[in-house]
Amino acid sequence: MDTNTINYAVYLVTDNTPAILGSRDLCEVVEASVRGGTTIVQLRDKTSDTGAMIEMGKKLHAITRKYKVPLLINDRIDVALAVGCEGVHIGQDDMELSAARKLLGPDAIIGVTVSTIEEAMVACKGGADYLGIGTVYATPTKTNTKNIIGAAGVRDILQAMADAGYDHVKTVCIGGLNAENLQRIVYQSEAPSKKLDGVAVVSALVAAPDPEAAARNLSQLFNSLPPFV
Ligand code: TZP
Ligand code: MG
Repeated sequence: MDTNTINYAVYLVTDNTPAILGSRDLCEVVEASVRGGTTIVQLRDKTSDTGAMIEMGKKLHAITRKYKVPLLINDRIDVALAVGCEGVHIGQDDMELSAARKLLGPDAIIGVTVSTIEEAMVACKGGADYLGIGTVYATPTKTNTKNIIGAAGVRDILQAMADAGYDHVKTVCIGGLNAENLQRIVYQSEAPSKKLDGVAVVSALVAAPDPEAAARNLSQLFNSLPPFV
């Protein structure tokens, strides 16, 4: 998979907790969402043991490969290696970016969560392929978030990236986004000289009654942002 042509527009982060997934099958939810237009998937699982996570990763990878979208693993470089998927997403408390790159190689997609300009600069300098910027809004999906930065915080980071010459580093924002607020948040988040490449969501897809329709809707909304008024 050519990592230069990755489409970040609708970025699904999985969640297997009953509060969000309910009693549904995660593979079915992911496949429906990819069918609807999800362009990239991250397996995020804070509860399963390593073996179960690898098993789920392999199942999801079979699905994402069929639709030619990348699969990334949250936190766990070892799981990504075992699954043989396209990359990882790491937070500020996970393995260092340089170590992850050494283990996964130059072709892997590596994304980093950032909530400040300083973190963004370090990640860009370290060779991150994309940044997950947030948390935009407080969300019941992740209650241990350090920083709620709002659209203004996202915009400051995008502007700093452009000013520092990191236009080539892709960006998504995350935290509390859904079909109702997506266009407004994206619109308020984008800096004059750097746009977002996508939006990352958990509950707006995983908890949706119809994940395929929800993905289609998010894709349509992201790809048809109205002109600023
Ligand atoms: N990182 C920052 S917020 C968040 C993660 C994984 C959860 C976002 O969940 P939702 O349901 O899209 O608000
Ligand atoms: Mg993490």
